[in-house]
Amino acid sequence: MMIDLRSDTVTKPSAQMRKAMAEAEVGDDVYGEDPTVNLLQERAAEMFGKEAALFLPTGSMGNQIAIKLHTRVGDEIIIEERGHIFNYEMGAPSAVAGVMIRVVRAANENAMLTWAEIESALHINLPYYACPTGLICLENTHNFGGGSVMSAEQTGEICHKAHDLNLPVHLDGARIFNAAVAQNDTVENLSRDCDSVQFCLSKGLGAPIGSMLLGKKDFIEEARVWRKRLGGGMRQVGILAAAGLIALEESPKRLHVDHENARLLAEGAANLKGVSIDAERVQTNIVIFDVSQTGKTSLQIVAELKERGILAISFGNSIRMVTHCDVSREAIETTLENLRSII
Ligand code: TLP
Repeated sequence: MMIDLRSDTVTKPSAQMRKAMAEAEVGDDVYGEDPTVNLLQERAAEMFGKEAALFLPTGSMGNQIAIKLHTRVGDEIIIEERGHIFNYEMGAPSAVAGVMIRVVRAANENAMLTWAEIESALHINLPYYACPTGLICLENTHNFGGGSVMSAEQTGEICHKAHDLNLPVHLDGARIFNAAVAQNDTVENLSRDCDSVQFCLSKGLGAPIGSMLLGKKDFIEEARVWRKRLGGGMRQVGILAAAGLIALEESPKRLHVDHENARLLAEGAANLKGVSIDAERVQTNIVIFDVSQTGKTSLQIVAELKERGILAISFGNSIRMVTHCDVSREAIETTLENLRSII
C-alpha cells in the first residue's frame, strides 16, 4: 500500500459513497432533470447562503466560467502570484475569457493579499489605453501559500472595497471547508460578500469527481450555458452528485483530523536537519517544506520516498505533502521515519 500525499485529489470514494452512487436517482442533467444533481445544487446554495449553485466536472471549469462571466475580453484580472488560477489552469483565462492576468505577490508567506496590495495593482480611472481591471480573484485556502486561511473579515474588507469600485470578486474556494474548519467559521461567512465562489467536492471532502460554482441566480443560469459550451454538460450525472451530497454533509466533520495530521507532519519535518518549515503556520491539510539545506534536492528526496512507498510532489526547493481521509496518523508517522532516514 502506497502512502499517497501528492494531493487530497487522490482519495477513493468511501463505501457509503459507492452505495449512494449505485442507488442514485438520475435523469438528464442537461435538461435539468437529474433529481440528485438538483438536490446537491440546492443543498450547496443553502449552505453558502447563495441564490444558486451549479454542479461542474472540475474546479478549473468553475473558476474559468466565473472569470468569463465577470469580465470582458481585454480586461485584466488580479490574483496572488502563487495562485492556482495563474499557475495551474493551463492559461485558461487567456484561452477562455481573453483576459490578461496581473499577478501581485503578497508580502506575507501565507500568500494572502491585503486590500492595499490589491489596490496598488488596480487599473481603474486610468487613460483609456491602460488594460482595465475586471475582476479580483481570491483563493481560500491558499494552496501554494501552504494551505493558509483567509478570515471572513479579511475577505469582507476586500469585497467591500472592490464593490465600492464596481469590481467583482471571485473566490477560488477549492478547499473552503478546510478554511472554515480551521477557523471554526462557516463557508457562508467566508464567502458572504464574494460575487461567486467555486469549491471542490473532490479534494478534502473525498468525492471522486465534481465541483460547485455558486452565485446569483442569473449568474448561474449563464454559467450553465458556458458549462455546456465548454463541453461540461453531463447527462445522468446524479451518480456523481450522490457522492457529492455525502461529501458535503459528512466530510467537513472529519477535516480536523487531516489538519491534526498535517500539523504532526509539519512539526516532525521541522525537526529534520536542513528542512525549513514553520509548523505553526500549518493551519489546514497542506504541508510545504524547503529542503535546500539538506544536501539533497527535492526531486531526489521525492524519488527516494517513492522507492519506500510514499508519494509527494516536489516543486523548486520544496516538497508538498497533503493529508486527506485516506491517510492515517500511522501513515504520517511512517512518512516521518522515512524522511528522517533519507535526509
Ligand atoms: N489543485 C491540484 C493541482 O492542480 C495543483 C492539487 O493537487 O492541489 N483551485 C485550487 C486552489 C486547487 O488547488 C485546484 C486543484 C483547483 C482549483 C482545480 O481543481 P480541478 O483539479 O478540479 O480542476
